[in-house]
Amino acid sequence: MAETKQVLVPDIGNFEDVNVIEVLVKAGDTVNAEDGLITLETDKAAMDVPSPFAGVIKEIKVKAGDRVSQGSLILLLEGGTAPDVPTAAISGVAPQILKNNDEAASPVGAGQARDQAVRGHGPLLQKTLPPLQDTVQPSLQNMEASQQPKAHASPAIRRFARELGVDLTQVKGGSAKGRVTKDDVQSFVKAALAQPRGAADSSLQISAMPEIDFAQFGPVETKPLSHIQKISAANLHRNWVSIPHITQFEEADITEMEVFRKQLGTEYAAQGIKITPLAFLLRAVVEALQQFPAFNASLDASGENLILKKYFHIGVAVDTPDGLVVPVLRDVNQKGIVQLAKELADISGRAREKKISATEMQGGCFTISSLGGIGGTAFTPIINAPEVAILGVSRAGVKPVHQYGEFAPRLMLPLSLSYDHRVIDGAAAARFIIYLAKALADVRRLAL
Ligand code: CAO
Repeated sequence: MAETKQVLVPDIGNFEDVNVIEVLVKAGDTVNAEDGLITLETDKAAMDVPSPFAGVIKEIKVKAGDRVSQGSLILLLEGGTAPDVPTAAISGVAPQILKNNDEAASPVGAGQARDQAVRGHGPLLQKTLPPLQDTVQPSLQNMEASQQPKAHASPAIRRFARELGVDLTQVKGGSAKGRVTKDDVQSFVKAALAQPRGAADSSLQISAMPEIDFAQFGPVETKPLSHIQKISAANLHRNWVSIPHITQFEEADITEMEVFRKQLGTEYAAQGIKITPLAFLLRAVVEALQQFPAFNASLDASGENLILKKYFHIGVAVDTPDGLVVPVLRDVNQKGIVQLAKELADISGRAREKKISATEMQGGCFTISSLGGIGGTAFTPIINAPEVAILGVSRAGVKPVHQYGEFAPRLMLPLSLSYDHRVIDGAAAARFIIYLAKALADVRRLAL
């Protein structure tokens, strides 16, 4: 009769409390040796934990969002020996194959016990737990080294590749088995961007960045980029080199808007609601998007059709300690300024506390990047593809404006609209930004 064995998180380097981002199987599934069971993500990489042998999943002990370490219990797997896996792949992790009871421990709890086992207290643990089931801890290293019929990648990696527009069939898995990892995808993108193209190819000819040992010039310190920075770096680079950007500037006279904003601010301060110019900008942008539908659109994959969106979800760039994130406010056209101010405070606060879900960062039609709280006169934001335009907002300042035959002090808000010139003409962009400035100058319009 087939035995039920516990499958544990294998050696994952020095990482502790690693995030389970996906459970790839469910109870009752039949799996082959090497099939991915769960996907783990550290701030350095995402990796699948493979099944150590073929069998039937009896019970899953982790869920997405759990944190696990080496030795944490993943699931119970019923099966025989592992015909497809060299014995070494399992026996190579002998310290983690424990005769063990089926404890209904939390992944971290079970993991802590097994962490001790793999750090040299194995015999102690084996003695204290009755031998009802075998525990098998698959080895990522061994799994990478053994034979694999065809290259494959986890759903998380496929999603990551899709986000970057990478065709996975073109990516060579770094391991002998051809398993494509996040690093492989990132290297592929870097290589593709750095590679000089043939004369017939109209793409950019980018020479490779020289490798320089800066220590030869003075003391240095190496600080790894955060996970968010790495992801946004790849996206920003892709968007910067693949979209023909133009940035159109304008200043909006927000003198009256500011009076109204301060009045609202006083009224709502007691309820703890802070109303910044951004809430007005969200409303004004939606009005402009309704007026100019090409700005509320995306090119389809063929690049031959424009998908015009009938919904108005606006992304807001939020500066967090770990890098830039863009949570999305939904159905902005259906919300008033006070409601938007509340949602903005909530979503930007949660973004800074890393409490934003992936879903809350999807579905944006247009992005606003406001540096108004910090300063500066203008900047050229990079379009958040597949969107076709982004609005940069700088700090408002009082300026002398010539009106009715004399100069008057007016509060002017600098706006920078970057747009995809494949989709939007310069004239349309100028019309859009002027419309936007007028909407901001006349708060009665926004109140409608
Ligand atoms: N002009 C003058 N003052 C402004 C202003 C502007 N354009 N925008 C905001 N302010 C004021 C606010 O009214 C507030 O003043 P008080 O503290 O006196 O009330 C202060 O500046 C701080 O505002 P804030 O930045 O906290 O709030 P916000 O709603 O303007 O912005 C958020 C929220 C999340 C967008 C912002 O905090 C942020 O993270 N911005 C950075 C975005 C970024 O990094 N973009 C660059 C990406 S590269 O394309």
